[in-house]
Amino acid sequence: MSLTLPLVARGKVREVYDAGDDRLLLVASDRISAYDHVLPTPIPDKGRVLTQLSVWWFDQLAPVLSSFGASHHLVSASDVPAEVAGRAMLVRRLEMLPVECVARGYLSGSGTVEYQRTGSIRDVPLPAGLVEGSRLPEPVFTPSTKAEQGEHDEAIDFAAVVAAVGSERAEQLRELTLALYRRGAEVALDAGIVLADTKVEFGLADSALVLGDELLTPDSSRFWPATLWSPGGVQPSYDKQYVRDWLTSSGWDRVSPPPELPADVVAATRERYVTAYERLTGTPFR
Ligand code: PZK
Repeated sequence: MSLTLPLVARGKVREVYDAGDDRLLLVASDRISAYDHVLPTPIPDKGRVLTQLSVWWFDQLAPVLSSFGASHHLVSASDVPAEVAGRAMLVRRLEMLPVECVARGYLSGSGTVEYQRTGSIRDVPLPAGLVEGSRLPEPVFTPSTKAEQGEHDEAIDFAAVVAAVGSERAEQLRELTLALYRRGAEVALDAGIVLADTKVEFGLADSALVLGDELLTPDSSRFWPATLWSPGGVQPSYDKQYVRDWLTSSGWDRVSPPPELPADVVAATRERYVTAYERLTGTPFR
């Protein structure tokens, strides 16, 4: 999609454009990534589902933001160019803070590695005996810094957040990130989805804290089907499991360019995104 607006940033599956008047246009594509690669086959409607899910979450979590004197960056999801209708958000341009704010309620991936090495996650000691997929006694704030393109984000401790943004702002980021996660996880569990962790990004507008980026989507969070949750191994991914399983069975080496997905895997994956949207929001996806 070639919008004529100036491109500000490009991620693996999204783009950000300058919409003028201190507004940006966030555009979500139908591209999907797996094992650190963008696949050559799009998932129809993925961009619209994730955008509309973010819009719904911004509204759901506005009271949590308000309770911290904060707000979100969404201006409009309807006043957008026709060629990106449904998969774009007009947002306030912010001074983004240089911290990726992650909350984890379950042990997974790099969290499990850190726990096995240290018995803690970042500055938080944890009980013995936890395994991949375990629910944590309390959610933990695990910030990171944004890496250069193509690199993984780098874990930082709370002191590094303080050094970056000051102690008052750092504590506000930690407590607000955890509050958004707690409320989001509660809502998701009611819809049959374990929200294992999530990443949010904040910025400032007129010195006030504003939530940016996408919110509680399967691209910014780990979604697990609650019925299949069983600590002790890698949990199935709500959205990407068919894709991962097929890629694994295809013999792809995870280094070469990934193969095209078969139509049945595309259809099943699209259905997962739509079902997540419909179960969370309680409204049909259009
Ligand atoms: C902004 N990103 C990361 C997101 C990408 C890259 N409201 C804002 N104000 C200023 N900057 C940003 C935002 C937001 N959101 C966020 N880059 C710029 C990003 C999506 C796709 F390629």
